[in-house]
Amino acid sequence: MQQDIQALLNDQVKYEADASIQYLAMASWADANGYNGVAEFFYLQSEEERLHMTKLIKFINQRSGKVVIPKIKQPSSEYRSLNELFDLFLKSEMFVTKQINHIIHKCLELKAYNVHNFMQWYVTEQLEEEAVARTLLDKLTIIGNDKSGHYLFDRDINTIATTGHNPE
Ligand code: OFO
Repeated sequence: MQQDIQALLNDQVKYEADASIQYLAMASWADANGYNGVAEFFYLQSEEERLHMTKLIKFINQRSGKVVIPKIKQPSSEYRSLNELFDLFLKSEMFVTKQINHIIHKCLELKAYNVHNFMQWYVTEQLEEEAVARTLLDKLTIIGNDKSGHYLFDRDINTIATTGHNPE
C-alpha cells in the first residue's frame, strides 16, 4: 500500500474513533439528563462509528499495510441543550465527510483504485448520516425551547432518524 494512502487511512481510523467516543459522551449526557431516546440514538451511533473504524483497520491489514491504533481525543461532555448536541453531531459528520472526500481525491491522484473502490462505502454512509443529522437539527430548530416538544422529540427520535418524519 502506498505510504501516503496508508497515512490517510490511519488518520481516518482516528477520526472514526474520535467520533465514536464523542457520540458515547453525548449518549451518556443524554442518559443523565432524562433523554432516553436521544441516549439510545447516540449509543447506537457510537457503535456504528466503532464499526467504521474496525472496517478500515481490517482493510489496511488485508492490504498488508501498517495500522496505527490512535490515541483518542478527550470528547466534550457538557452540553447546554439538545440543539447544541445535534449541532455538534452535524458538524462532526461534516468533518468526517470532508476527510473522506480528501481520501477519495488522493486515491484518484495516486491511482489507488482499489482503495477508491473501498472508500465508496464511506461516501454512501456519510450521505445518509449527514441527512439524518440535518433532519434532526431542523426538527429541533422548529421546536425551539418548547419543553413538551423536546419530550416528543426524545420519544420519537428513532422514527425521526430512520424516516426523516415525525410519527403521527
Ligand atoms: Fe459518520 O462517520 Fe463514520 O464514516
